Amino acid sequence: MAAALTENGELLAWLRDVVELCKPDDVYICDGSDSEYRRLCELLVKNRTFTRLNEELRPDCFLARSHPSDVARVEDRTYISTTSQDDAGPTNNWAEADVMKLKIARIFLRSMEGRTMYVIPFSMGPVGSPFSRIGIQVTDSPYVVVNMRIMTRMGSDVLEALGKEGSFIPCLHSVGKPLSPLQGDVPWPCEEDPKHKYIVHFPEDPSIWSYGSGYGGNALLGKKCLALRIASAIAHKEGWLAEHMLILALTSPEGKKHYIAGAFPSACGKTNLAMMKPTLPGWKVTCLGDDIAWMRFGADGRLYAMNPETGFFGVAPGTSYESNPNAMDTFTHNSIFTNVALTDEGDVWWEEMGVPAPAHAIDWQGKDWTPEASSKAAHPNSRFTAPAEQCPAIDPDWQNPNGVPISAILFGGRRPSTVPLVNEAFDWEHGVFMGSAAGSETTAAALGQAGVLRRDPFAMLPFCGYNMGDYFAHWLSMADKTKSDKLPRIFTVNWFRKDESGRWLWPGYGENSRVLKWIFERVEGTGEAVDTPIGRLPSPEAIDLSGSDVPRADLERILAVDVEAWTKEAEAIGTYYDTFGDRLPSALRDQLGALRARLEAAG
Ligand code: SAT
Ligand code: MN
Repeated sequence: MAAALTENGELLAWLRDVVELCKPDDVYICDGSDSEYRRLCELLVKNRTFTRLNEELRPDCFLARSHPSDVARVEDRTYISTTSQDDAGPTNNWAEADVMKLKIARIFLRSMEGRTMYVIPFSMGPVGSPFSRIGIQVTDSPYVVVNMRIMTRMGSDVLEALGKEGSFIPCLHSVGKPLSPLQGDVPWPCEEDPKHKYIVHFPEDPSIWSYGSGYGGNALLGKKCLALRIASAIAHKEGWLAEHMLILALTSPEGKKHYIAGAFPSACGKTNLAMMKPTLPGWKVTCLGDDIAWMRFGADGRLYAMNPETGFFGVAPGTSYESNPNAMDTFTHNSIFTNVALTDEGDVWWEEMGVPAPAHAIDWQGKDWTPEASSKAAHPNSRFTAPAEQCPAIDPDWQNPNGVPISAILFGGRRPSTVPLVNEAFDWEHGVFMGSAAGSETTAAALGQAGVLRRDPFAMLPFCGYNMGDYFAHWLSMADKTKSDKLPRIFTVNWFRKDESGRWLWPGYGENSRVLKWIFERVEGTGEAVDTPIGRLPSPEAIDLSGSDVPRADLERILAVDVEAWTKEAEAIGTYYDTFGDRLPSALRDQLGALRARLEAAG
């Protein structure tokens, strides 16, 4: 079957096994060509998965509506499956690897009957780079194929790079809806019962088995499954980092450039920050990635970051010409929209798009919608899939296989109180402490209640493929790999402070350039900072407010350290740390002790 396209023995054997297990009607090996993409889009239109958008308003764009049970990542159905539970750690769902292998194989039995099985050879990172990883995703979803074409480098080049002997990460995916011969298909086939979805990772193989969902990170297996969960476990062994981080370049009015990486949980504004249009005159942001960074030390001792993806899978609601003009100009063509609303003109719409609500639309569930409706037109986790190369702010080095040298790392999240606008770590170890203690209110990006504060260390809680305690130790060990002055500076940022009445205290978006400017100055050694019990903060004068209408009192408030609130925060961090038992590095306990002592001295 695939002999003409690959002579990789391991791949052929695996494909034979998968066909035997899943019993598809047909097998198709993707070549990654433009014509193949167009053909599959047409097929998706015919299957009613896709609606073609108005060719004049949004050329080569499509809308998909998912099944209402299949709208986000399913964290409680996501497993790290290892021999010993200790290797998955307390933050992951665990199942014993051998037991899970038997179970999942039974679940996949005959799962593709009546469907075509697509084989997607893909590379995370530039094809052929020693830092890239090849995956082969097998899927029965053509929707997944066309999304993978935007999000990854995929097709014949990858098979060529794999060659006869190369190794790959097998990624098996089924929507879990086999078709009997006389059964008609539905627009969004999936396993409708969330309890029967399985997103399973075997880091010891490594391999990935995903069953029952066609949505986002559950189904586009190059992304969270390979490039974060599996890659983080590989990186742990090999001495590098696979992180849930955006990568941006910040250029000053004088033309000096620094690269910054930033970890924020899903739906906390990574895409907006990564391609921001600064409101501060003369400053420029260019984008290298909005979700994932693979980082390793270069020969010069600096930490280099590379984005393994080629597209953006961004949250649609809230994206507007005000919040993210560059995203708006990225998905003008060649893009896929999932679970947004369809206007009568055949264009897309969502809440806070910055254009008036249409008098009538079809909502994400395919129902008539008017502005009077009590429900939202777009699902809060509705998404656009758009090629990175179409972003007007894309950085010329975004495909550089060696990556770019990182000057600063940011940790952020949605924290309505306590955590200041920006705070610089005293040193690397203190910065790792800050990352380990990061928290955020939950969002619609994962199934479950939104708006609840949870610890989300390094924004990796749902994505770390091994014991989180070992992950903290791995981060600490980076300091041994280079000289301290070569390490990136570490900062926490928080754009999400509110006052008692729920009013935002900071405008965010392009105005965040004021904070980036201070960070840039700190890296350059010119920015003013004040030592506080929690870290180094700018005095209000150190943040450039020129041309802004942010009230000075608001700025003072979000740069103040509330010792009482921080004492409670330290307590909460201590309780969280207890969950890691003896896998928690002692250096982090010491950091917490030092924070407590500084707070006590200040209070
Ligand atoms: O669905 S994804 O996991 O790709 C998006 C996200 O949650 O970050
Ligand atoms: Mn993400």
